[in-house]
Amino acid sequence: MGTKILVIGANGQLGSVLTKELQKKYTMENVIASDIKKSDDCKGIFEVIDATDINRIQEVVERYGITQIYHLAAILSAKGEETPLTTWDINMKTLFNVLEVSRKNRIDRVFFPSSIAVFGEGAPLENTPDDAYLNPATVYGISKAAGENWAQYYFLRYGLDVRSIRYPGVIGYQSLPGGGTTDYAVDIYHKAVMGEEFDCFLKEDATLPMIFMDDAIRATIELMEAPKESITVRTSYNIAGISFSPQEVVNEIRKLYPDFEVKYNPDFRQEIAARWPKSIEDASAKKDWGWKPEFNLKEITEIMIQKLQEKYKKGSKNKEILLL
Ligand code: AKB
Repeated sequence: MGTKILVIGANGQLGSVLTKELQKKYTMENVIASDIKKSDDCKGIFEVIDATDINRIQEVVERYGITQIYHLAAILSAKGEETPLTTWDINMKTLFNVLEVSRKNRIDRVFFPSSIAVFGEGAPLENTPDDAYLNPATVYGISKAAGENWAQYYFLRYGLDVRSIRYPGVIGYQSLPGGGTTDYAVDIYHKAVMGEEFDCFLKEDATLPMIFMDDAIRATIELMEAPKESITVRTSYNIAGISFSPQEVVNEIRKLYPDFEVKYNPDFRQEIAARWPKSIEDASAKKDWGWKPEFNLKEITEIMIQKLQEKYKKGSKNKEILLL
């Protein structure tokens, strides 16, 4: 039987781009995109799935003979703090549903995204290693730290091949993030291209680990395609892209837009960012499946600005309409 992939959370920042890449690689008919609402942007097969409903996941898995699941649906760090218990319920319930359906249907491979949000006090802020102490201070981070352990549990107990990456902030022109602490690093490029002042919710020196969308997608597919024997981390792999502060992005943007204005008004998200690593050590990903990032801040800035200029030139000033 060939590979049949189900992407849960296919309308999201990462999911929408990953789905297209998987469709290119595995063909349109072998990738089933799903999310809680239908997307007009999705070209291939789409199923509406509320991932808190295990029967609905089961139905789609059976109908298409799914062999791999990418479970990307979650409430992120900043949004999650508005309703902590609901965030916990949704993030954990959807994961348990995916793990249970995968176990019962003998799914070959499952992808579960974790995050740098699993780290907090007690972990080194610079070059944080895979096995650093996990002491998350957001409900999102707690759900990801627990999720990593559940992923490992299903592997050890049932042999389910669950693989995971701890994503840094993801920066891409293709889609918009929603509800994260690292979202500023996408928004700032939109404001620059639209000729608007940027109001930054982090401090100018709040350095965080980030990764360009193309690197993040490549890492995900490389991990999922790696031979099973080479996977030695069954909780989640650290991956490093680059690290920068808001002021460093501003400086880079000003090389192209010298009049770009920014104001710093740190809010509760600064408290979240202050507990996260500034940079990540990713020796295991490099050793086990050959991980290597390709994009630095200069390249990311040039590509973001060029691609967003092209999109905004096409007409709309409204980035929601433009990108969806
Ligand atoms: C967030 O900011 O919550 C996410 C993440 C780092 O997982 N982008």
